[in-house]
Amino acid sequence: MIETQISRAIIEEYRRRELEHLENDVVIVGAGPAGLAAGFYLAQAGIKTLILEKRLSIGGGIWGGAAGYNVIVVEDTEILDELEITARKAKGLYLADAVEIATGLAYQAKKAGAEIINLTQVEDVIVKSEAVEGVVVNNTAIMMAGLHVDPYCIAARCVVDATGHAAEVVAMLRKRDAALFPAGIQEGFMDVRTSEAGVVEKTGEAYPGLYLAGMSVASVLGLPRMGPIFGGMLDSGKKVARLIHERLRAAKS
Ligand code: 48F
Repeated sequence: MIETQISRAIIEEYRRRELEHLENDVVIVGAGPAGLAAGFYLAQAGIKTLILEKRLSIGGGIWGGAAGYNVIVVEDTEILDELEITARKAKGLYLADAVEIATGLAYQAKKAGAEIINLTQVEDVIVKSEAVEGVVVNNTAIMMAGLHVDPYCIAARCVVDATGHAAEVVAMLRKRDAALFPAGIQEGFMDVRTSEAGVVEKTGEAYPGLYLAGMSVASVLGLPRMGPIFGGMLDSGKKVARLIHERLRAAKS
């Protein structure tokens, strides 16, 4: 009957995607601006990439712009141009629509070949020989309900913590050994210029196999808050993709 035919189609397709991505070159935790930009550039370079998002919707902090005004401000349009997202110049800055950025980033990342799985929360990391080798995941609804249900695991040669202010993946390592990240997870007072530049400059590997991108960089390294400006998030995502690409290419040769 058509009803079960539809159900079968959904279940089989979802399982196919999940099984295809049990082993990956890169797992990106968080589908905010940094994670989606990283996913786009990694996939574009032919790297097998899975983005895991705990919420139902992708986009992280993009949707609400500032205080719910869904306008996104960036300083230049290089990445928006590459993503084919429209921007309007206004007094030395560029303005874009939050809905267009969130959907455009996700669309381009998917089109480039990245897989995005939502409603899936990374609850732990797999560490072997002192290097991150994968993530431990569960269904978000199960996590929210606090049910006693075991997770499953996904392997990756590199993991990116793109979970935003909370730097959730780093927090998972820190829970085991606080000395790994002695400064804690805390941003300083707001200072847009210092933070934007700092986040991009410091984007990189924080622990063997674990990279930081986006606001997690600021939280883990104690940089200032940056408020509602998003160019640094996109640049950080692009940079982490380049660093991982170089690493994987070097490992091949
Ligand atoms: O918070 P988020 O947008 O992080 P980002 O890409 O960008 C930060 C800006 O939005 C803004 C800012 C700069 O202007 O200050 O806040 O660094 O996106 C993080 C995403 O990660 C998801 C979360 O739901 C969000 O969509 N996430 C967080 N923890 C987990 C997770 C987890 N444990 N598993 C899966 N997804």
